[in-house]
Amino acid sequence: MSAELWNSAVRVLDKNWAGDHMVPSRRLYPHQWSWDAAFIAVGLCYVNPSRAWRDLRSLFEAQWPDGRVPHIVFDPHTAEGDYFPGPVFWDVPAYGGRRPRGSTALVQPPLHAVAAWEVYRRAMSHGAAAVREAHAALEWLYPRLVAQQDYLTGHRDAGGAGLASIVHPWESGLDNSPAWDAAMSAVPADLTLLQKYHRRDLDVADAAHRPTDVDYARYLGLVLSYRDGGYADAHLARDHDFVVECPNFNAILGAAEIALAQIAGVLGADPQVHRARAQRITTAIVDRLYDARSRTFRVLDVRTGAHSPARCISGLVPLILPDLPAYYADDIMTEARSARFGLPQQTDLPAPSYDRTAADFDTLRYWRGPVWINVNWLLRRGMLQHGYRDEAEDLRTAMVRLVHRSGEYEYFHPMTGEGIGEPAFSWTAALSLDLLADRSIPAYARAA
Ligand code: 2M8
Repeated sequence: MSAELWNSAVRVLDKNWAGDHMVPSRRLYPHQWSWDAAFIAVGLCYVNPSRAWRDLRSLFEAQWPDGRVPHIVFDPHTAEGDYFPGPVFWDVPAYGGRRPRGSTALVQPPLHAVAAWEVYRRAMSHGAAAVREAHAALEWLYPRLVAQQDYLTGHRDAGGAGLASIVHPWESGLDNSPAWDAAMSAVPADLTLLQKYHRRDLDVADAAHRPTDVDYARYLGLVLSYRDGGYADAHLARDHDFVVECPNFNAILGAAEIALAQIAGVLGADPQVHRARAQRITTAIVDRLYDARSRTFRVLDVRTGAHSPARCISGLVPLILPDLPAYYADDIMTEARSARFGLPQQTDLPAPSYDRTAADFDTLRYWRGPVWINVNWLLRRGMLQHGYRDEAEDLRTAMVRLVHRSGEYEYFHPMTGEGIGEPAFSWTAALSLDLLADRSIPAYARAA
């Protein structure tokens, strides 16, 4: 089973390589996506470390002067009509010597420092030239990764407590998760936008799997209002309609500082500053995103100060923080094992993206129920960090079994395991390689 899955995952990554970057999938996502590149690098490095570095480099070459790393870098060879909203809709001006309309203006979870560290620590098994390549790549990336963190904890600290706010559900990576429903209900839905603009996702994917028109109208409206303000971040909490702090996004922000501490150590820079930042982020996540009544981590609406009522997989991801006190790690594991996320008797599947017991649990609509490999990969990493080795191994085998049985799909039906969304999806393929290869307890488990 391992060799078969390994070979087919490698074939997916070969097919999706576009010369200097990887596309998430050929049909639905024909450009480069930010956090996809990080997940992809984690697995691609086993078979082609040079491509893993090239992919990360292509992404960071599109970094804005203010430090933001765009959530999509547009491929100039892809036609405008092949993805919506494309370059013309975003209308990003030229910056840093790059052509205009080269990217979006949103961000995604900053997993790239974690990915860079993973690719670096695997370089050893590829020989001396790969180690030299990895060292040079870290030197190039390090200041850019730091600038990314500074942007997120500076410009995006709309809540004033040292966490990053996201200004659009697309920034979360968990696009139409029920975690946003409460905050999104206050965002105007101008349905005439859908007469003006054509939703290309519905040409290539089943409407029952994709966000509703009302949600999509809100997505477009949020981009247009951010665009009208020149994509500036001043006064977000006052002027922007959607400003939230997400436990998944901020846990990755904290994990990035731990990875930066490791990278700084290799480069002779100061790791301590990153460890201190990681600690501050963990403390702020606990202070602001932990709901003591339900003993879960929730999304915080910065504008209203309210926690989202939805229990989503994003609330489990703070487990990746090594400094998270055991009390909270235990609570996350209780939630993970519960009927909401746990492996129910009738299935042997990884955790769904949303509470299985919720009335609006949706087995098909993406991020509102289906199983995703990337967030389960994060959850497993967290289990290893905090010593839940048996559960981590069960989750690893559940993921490998699922992808082997159903194929490298974008996501999976949470009851049957059937593959849904895009086939030949890059991060599912890449993370399968990592899950097949890496059974170790990560060396980064505790910041020294
Ligand atoms: C999905 O998001 C894009 C918009 O960015 C879309 O729905 O068109 C999400 O699953 C996101 O996490 C992912 O990065 C992207 C590409 O795989 O697709």
